[in-house]
Formats: sequence, C-alpha cells, structure tokens
Amino acid sequence: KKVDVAVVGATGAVGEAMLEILHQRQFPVGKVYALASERSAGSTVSFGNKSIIVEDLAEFDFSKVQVGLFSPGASVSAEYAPKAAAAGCVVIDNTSQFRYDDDIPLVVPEVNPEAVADYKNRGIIANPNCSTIQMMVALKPIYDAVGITRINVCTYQAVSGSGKPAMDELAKQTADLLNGRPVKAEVYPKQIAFNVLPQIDVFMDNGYTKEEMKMVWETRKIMGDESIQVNPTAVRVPVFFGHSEAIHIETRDKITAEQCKALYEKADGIVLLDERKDGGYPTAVTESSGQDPVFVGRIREDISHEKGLDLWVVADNVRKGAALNSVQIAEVLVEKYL
Ligand code: A2P
Ligand code: 11C
Repeated sequence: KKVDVAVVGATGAVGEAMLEILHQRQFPVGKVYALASERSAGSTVSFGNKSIIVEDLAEFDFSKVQVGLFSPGASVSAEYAPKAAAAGCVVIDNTSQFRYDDDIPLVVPEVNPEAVADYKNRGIIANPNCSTIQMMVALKPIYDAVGITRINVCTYQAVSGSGKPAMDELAKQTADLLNGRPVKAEVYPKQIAFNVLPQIDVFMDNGYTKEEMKMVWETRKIMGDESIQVNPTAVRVPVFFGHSEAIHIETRDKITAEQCKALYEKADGIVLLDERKDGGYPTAVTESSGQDPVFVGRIREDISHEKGLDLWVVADNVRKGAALNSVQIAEVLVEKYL
C-alpha cells in the first residue's frame, strides 16, 4: 500500500528531518510533495538521493495526498490544516495550534497509539511539544508499573527547537565572540552563545512560560490523567541538537532504581545508559544527536523523598521530539486505519 505525502514546512529544520526520516524508515511513500512559503517555491530539498522542487503551500491541492506532515508554524497550520483535512488529507501537525482541542488526538506512539483512531473527528492529529515527548516516553513504563503523582522537571533545550534562524544565531554569536566582535541578540532576548536562558516561549499570567505550561497540559492529555502534577522549568542552552531533562518524580508506590532499570531493559524506544562511573550517562551531543531513541541515565532514588526517583533523559528534539514522532504517528495511521 503506497501513500502520497505532503511535507509542509519542508525547508525548515523539522521539515527537512521529516523527509530524511520518511526515506530512512522506508515509509511506504508513493509521491512526496515538499511545500513551503512562496519565498522558497522553486528551490529544492532532498529526499533520499533525489531532489524535490519546493511548491507554494498556498497553491497546493491537498486532494492529491492522503497524509500531510505539517511543521510550518502555528498560524500557518491554523489556516491550512483544516483546508487539507477538508480535502481528505489526514494532517499530522507538529505545531501547538490544535494540541489542546478536546477532539484532536495528541499522540506519542510508545504511549497512547490508540488515540490515533480519533483522527476521524477532524482529520487532524497533533504531535506534542519536543520536551514533552521525550519525558512521556521515559515516564510511561514507570507510570504503568507504580503510578506517578508528581513530576518536577528542569529542561536544557537545544536552539534547533526554535528553528533555523536560532541555529544561525548561536553559530554567529559564537564566531563573533571568539573573534572579538560585538554580539547581537535577535532571535532570543539575550545572548545565547556561552549563556543559559531561563525562558522558552512567552510568559503566562502565572509566571510560568508557555513552554513550561505545554509540558503540564500535554502530560495530562497524553497520559489521560488530569491528576498528575507537573512543575517544569524550561531552559535554553547553547546546544544545536538534543534536549536534556533532569526529571524528578514522585510515584504512587515505591520503585527502586534497579526496578526502574529493569523496566527500561524491555521498553520500546528507550536506550538505558546508566553506569555509575565517569561518562556513564547519555548526553545531547554525544549520544542523542541524529539518533532515534530516548536515552535515559543517572537513575537514582531521591534521598529527600521516600517515593522519589531521579532520571536524566536526552533525545534529539528535531527527530524524536518532532519529525520522527510525526512519521511514527503516520506509520500507525497507515498500518491500522487508512
Ligand atoms: P520558508 O522557507 O518558505 O519560509 P523553521 O521553523 O526551521 O524556520 O521552518 C519553518 C518552515 O515553515 C519553513 O519551511 C518555512 O518555509 C515554512 N513556512 C513559514 N511560513 C510559511 C507560510 N506562510 N506558508 C508556507 N510555509 C511557511
Ligand atoms: C523549543 N519546544 O524547543 C520548543 C519548540 O510547541 O512545538 C517546539 C514548540 C512546539 O523551542
């Protein structure tokens, strides 16, 4: 069974990775269309060893495809995802536009693949935020085994989460600083090179940022548990690819570090790298960059809480955090429903 696919936002960081992953995983593609804004129409992107001419999203007829992988920014998805769905294309949307609508499924295939069935409601499936996805993959086995009542999480997020202009800004600021030139901050409110910024996305009325609140809202929706308490601090660090997270959980029943490791030995999508010696843990650059799994290490029982457990979780934010998760959703869709 072949499926015709449109990648929307194909010239962006996530769109490029979507094309690469469709090819790598041998997704059963028939025809692939690369769509972006009028600005880049006529340029080319790669798909395997072929190059595809980028077409203007505004001109595209979505009745030509069965699946649309969208990552063009929330306001563009707001306009075009419903149009594509009305033309019979199932949209898998990587933006935050539809995630919190009750009738739109929000899916991490290792956690709640059954929710894909609800694509029938509006023809749209939402892909969660990158920092939520890797946390869900890591916590699901523990949630199922002993329950989780509360999550405290601090993130260390790569600049690729903000798209290509942010990657260019980190590179340029780094080069400027090393060459004694003055630094300009445009994408981020302060210098990101050699710095750490405790702000991702805009501030909300409660003092949390929107990135932090996404982790709260999305965790509850994906786990299907409104009672989970989530307390995030989301931080941008000068890393190009790979989000890291220090996660502290409180479980319903006690779980030991050894029991937790045993769960991970047989969990889908997880690589356990946890040796109590120098370097015996995963890092964004060395392990996760360009890779599919979620890496977990530093598992230990919390010395300050009887039912507390600490974890270090790393994944490639552009792959598992965005493009790969979207393609995995498409795989479930094609295998079970289309
Ligand atoms: P374009 O290159 O034509 O601007 P990133 O998040 O890495 O910056 O990528 C954003 C992606 O979304 C790019 O492919 C970009 O295309 C695309 N995009 C942005 N605005 C629009 C729009 N109005 N219509 C279609 N695609 C858009
Ligand atoms: C970041 N998590 O790292 C953001 C990017 O809701 O899909 C993804 C924003 C989103 O900047």
